[in-house]
Amino acid sequence: MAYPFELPALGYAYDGLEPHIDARTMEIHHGKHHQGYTNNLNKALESHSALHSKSAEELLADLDALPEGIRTAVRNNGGGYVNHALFWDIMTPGGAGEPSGALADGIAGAFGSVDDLKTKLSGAAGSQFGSGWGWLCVDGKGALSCFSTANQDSPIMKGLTPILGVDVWEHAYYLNYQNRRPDYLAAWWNVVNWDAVAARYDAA
Ligand code: MN3
Repeated sequence: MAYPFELPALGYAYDGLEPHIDARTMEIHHGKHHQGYTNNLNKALESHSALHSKSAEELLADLDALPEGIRTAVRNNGGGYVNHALFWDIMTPGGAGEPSGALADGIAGAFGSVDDLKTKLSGAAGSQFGSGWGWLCVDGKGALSCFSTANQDSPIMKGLTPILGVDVWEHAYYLNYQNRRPDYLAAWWNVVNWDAVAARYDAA
C-alpha cells in the first residue's frame, strides 16, 4: 500500500476485545488517533509525488533519504500509521493460539520461555518513559529481540521487522486503566493473536 494511505479496517468490532480493552477506547484509538496519523502522513507526502509509489515501511526504512522538511512528519505519522496497523492485526477477541513451531523455537532460544518473553516485554513497555511502544522484533537472520521505543518510532527505522507490538501511549488504556499501565499490559496478553504473530515471523 502506498499514497494515499487509508485507515485499515479492524478485523473485529470495537467491543470485541472487552473486557481487556474497552469499546470506547478502541473507537477513539482507531477512528481518531490512527485516522489522524493516516491523514497527517498523506498531508506530508501530498506535494512529494516522487514518494507516492513508496510503502510506509519503505519510507521509514530510509528516513535520511527524505526531504528534510517532511522527515519528522513521516517519522511520527508514518510510524503511527504502520505501528497501529500491526497492533490491530496482532490482537483478536479472546486471543488466539500459542507460539508454536519456528516461532516457539525462536522464543525459547532468545528468552527461555513464552512467560520469560512476556515478563521482558511487559517490563520494557511498562518502564518506557512517557509515550511509546513495546516490541518483539526479528532481524534478517531470524533472531528475536525485545525492547521499547519512544513516541511512534518504528523498529523498521533500525532495520528490524516488528512481529508483535503493544501501544503504551496513555490513549491506549487511560479510560479503563487510568495510570495503571502494568494492569493494562497484563490484560493485553489475553487478546494477543499468536497465529498472526507466527505468520509475521514466518514471512520475515
Ligand atoms: Mn496509539
